[in-house]
Amino acid sequence: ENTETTAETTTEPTDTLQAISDPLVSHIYTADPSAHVFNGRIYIYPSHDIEAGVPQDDLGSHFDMKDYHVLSMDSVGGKVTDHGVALDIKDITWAGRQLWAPDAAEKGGKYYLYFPVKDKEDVFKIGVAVGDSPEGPFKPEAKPIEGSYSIDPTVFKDSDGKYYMYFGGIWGGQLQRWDNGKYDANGSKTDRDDGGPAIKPRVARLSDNMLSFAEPVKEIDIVDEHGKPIAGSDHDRRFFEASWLHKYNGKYYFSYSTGDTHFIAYAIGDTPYGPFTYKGVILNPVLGWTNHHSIAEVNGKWYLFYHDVELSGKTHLRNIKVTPLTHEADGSIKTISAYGK
Ligand code: FUB
Repeated sequence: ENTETTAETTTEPTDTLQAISDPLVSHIYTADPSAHVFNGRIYIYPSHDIEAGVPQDDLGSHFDMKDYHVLSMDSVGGKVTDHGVALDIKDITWAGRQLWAPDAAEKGGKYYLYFPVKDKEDVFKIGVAVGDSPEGPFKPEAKPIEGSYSIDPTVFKDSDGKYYMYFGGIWGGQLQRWDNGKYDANGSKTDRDDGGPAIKPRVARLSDNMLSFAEPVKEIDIVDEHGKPIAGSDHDRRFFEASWLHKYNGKYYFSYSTGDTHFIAYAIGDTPYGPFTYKGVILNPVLGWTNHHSIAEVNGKWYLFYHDVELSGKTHLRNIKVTPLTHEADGSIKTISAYGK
């Protein structure tokens, strides 16, 4: 039973471009905003940060979230509606702790919420919950998606109607434990600083029913301008977490966080599977340790949704924001500095 919702709350509209870099809501802490336009309305699927009292560590234990709220607005800068609790951890039978960054997709009038959570053995897996409307509530499947692991799922619908899930995150996101798709709790180092290639993000096409992978999980190559894989020691450019995929002028843009160097970086490819060639930085570091974003086209204009910790000053109590994003004529993306520097 996951129909428990709180009353809808709203914040006042913000009507200038400057004002849209204010937090979108301040009555709850929100992070990792995955934005989509469904039925002509903007829906945002964020993490719901709370003060759980868990001490901060390198594994992100202080991010101990327990539910999701869906937010929506009819335009960028418009009134934001909080639709209340869309999914509660207590309704996910296999879940242990830590509901991290989610995403959502629509197919055939059904809505699918994809979420990472640790199972009862403290291993991150990816789950899916189904709803009849974009704001939920969402009913979780009884088990995680078979073959899924790690964190930060995002689902991209290609122009041909196929859906792909991108996922993974190192360090606390546990991707380093999944070499060759096999779990090894003590497996490898949390990073690859030995001169070899970085740990790679993952992709799998989704089945027609949106509830499982249609194919074995594949690794994604991110390469430099010479076609050489980005090295694990290259912390300014290597993949850490927060995958997102958007398509622009027929090219596939894979964007991600570099984690401990705090950039949102991007790489461009010709297919949903890559390889993706590193191109640069979309968003410079923001206030707080994490940097996590999404990119959406709304009425012909492109926007970056992101977060920082302006409201709390604490890395685990974040607030989501939105700002325009520019694709230059050569296909590159103009780097955004959230504070104008
Ligand atoms: O919100 C928890 C985690 O922090 C996310 O899953 C990561 O991407 C980082 O933003």
